[in-house]
Amino acid sequence: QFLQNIVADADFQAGRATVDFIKDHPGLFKFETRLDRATRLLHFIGDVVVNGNADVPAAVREAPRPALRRPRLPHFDADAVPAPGTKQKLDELGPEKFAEWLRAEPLVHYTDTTLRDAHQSLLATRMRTYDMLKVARAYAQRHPQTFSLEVWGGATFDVALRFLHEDPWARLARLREAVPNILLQMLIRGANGVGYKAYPDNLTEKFVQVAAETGVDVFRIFDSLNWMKGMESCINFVRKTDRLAEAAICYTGDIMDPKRTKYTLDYYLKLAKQLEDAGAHILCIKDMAGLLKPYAAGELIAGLRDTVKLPIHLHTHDTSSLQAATHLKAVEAGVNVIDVALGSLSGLTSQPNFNSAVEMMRHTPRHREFDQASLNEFSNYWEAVREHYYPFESGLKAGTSEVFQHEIPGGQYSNLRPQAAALGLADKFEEVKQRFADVNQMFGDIVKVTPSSKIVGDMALFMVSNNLSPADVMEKGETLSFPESVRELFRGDIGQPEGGWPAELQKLVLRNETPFTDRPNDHLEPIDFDKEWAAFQETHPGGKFTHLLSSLLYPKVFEEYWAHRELYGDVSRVPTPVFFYGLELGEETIVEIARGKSVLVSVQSVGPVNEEGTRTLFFILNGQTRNLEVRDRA
Ligand code: 3PY
Ligand code: ZN
Repeated sequence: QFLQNIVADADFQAGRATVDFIKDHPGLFKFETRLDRATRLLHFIGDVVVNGNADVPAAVREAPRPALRRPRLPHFDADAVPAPGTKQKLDELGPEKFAEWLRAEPLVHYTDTTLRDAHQSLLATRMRTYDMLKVARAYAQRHPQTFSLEVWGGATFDVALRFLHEDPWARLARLREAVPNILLQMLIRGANGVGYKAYPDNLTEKFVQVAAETGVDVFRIFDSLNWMKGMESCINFVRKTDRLAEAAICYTGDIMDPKRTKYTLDYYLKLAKQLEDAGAHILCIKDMAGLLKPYAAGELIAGLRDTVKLPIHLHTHDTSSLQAATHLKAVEAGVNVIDVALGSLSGLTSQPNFNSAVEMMRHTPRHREFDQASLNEFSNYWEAVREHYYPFESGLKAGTSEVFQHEIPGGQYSNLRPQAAALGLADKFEEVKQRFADVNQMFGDIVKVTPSSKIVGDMALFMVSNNLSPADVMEKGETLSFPESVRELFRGDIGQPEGGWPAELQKLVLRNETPFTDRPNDHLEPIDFDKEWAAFQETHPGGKFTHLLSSLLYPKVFEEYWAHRELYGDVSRVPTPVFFYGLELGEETIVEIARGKSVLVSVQSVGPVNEEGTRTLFFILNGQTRNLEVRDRA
């Protein structure tokens, strides 16, 4: 390696190697310790065996692992080409004509959210690419008539990097390859991209362009305050690709309640018209908390069909367990597409049940045929897979009409409880929910969806931790140090709400700081991509442009991901039980470390901790014994 370093040195190559060459070039002693794929994999497995996966709560790590079922894969023919579907339709028609076609479709269409929102809302977004790829091709072959698969965006982007140590772009590319016939859909938070704050416009534009090239066909664009200025530019960025801009209106309140005068039918219809004028191809009603009750859905969808010429897509969460009825009224009123999740990952804070929705429609004029036995096979697969993620279950056991009071989004619910627990407030969750509702009123009854919902949650946790009532906050506001995210909200960092911010509270939070009312993105320097890319390649040899995009969105999270990858390789290929819980002694696992290249691994013994704080592990890798030193961090 030393000689290789000398030969590779630029000065040496240029003939500038003098007597002091070695002394002047300390880098020559930096030996590249990159190990081969299989060894890095053993290091990863060894680390989980010795230390556990840090993402799994300690109490679960220490308890005996329950028996985990092996998921049964739906059968498919790996060589068969899936029948053409909506993807080919979009490629053939282009977005405008496609939207016209969709609007006129007599039969109801389904978006399957299993691979994005369902697990974001039930399992804290932890679903791994490994489990998705096992069935993606089979799904494409068996259910080519599905409108779209929601597979990307929202919280999946940062959770993939942060907790699963996998590359979200690689997930998208691999799913695209497996599913060449069905539209792939993502959720993008307008000017906040897949983050929690405003990003420079040219970064969002580049992100959209590369996402379209990598495989996204439908961009569902929303703003967490329903602020048009937060969505317009993103709609335009999508329109510059040949993919679909689906603009979403977040639904909050209750249009049927005469006492709630802020978010009325008229409010939604006006916004819909503005989004149509801004160039949306599809209009989505995004009911992130599941507040759209059945009769309200009937009125809203009928009103939208009359107001805009766009096809209408409905997204809801079944937190109250009422939302199949909402789907029914929406279908009767002419909705074009409804969002559903495969049975075993549906219901509660997730989407309503796909399999059952198909049965609801059977023998009616708008029924679209799906092979129910096959849908059930996929549902059974996910039921067994779901068991592998048991530490991440939200704990909600039944539908709750409480959601109509607290209005907590489905995707947030499964996170708020552990967040509360981390602050020592596990037994005060009732109070947290109540405060969430109070904070909403204090903030002026705002739309609550990422990131605004996260900030309402931060404030609710702050109040419960400090034993503050809404009246206390107003009285003692001058002496309180509000959470940073609350300051950012009132400063205008994520945009402007309908009707503006409540002035008195804004003053208490901001003190002497002046809020802005224009686009937060206008205050940000554009990214110099040429410069950033050149610098990135220096510091991240072998990095791709998509890695640079990840690092611009989440610098710190990306560096941690990169370091993990350098050490352990591509861990997205490790089977999920091994990834989270390691291997029992003598247990075998097969890992496909690269396409078509699999290894068989087992751990035979784990030695005691030695003076250096490491343990010796004996592995069998493809029949050969290997031993490795693994640090014990306990
Ligand atoms: C997200 O932004 O992640 C959401 O799912 C909002 O509902
Ligand atoms: Zn959702």
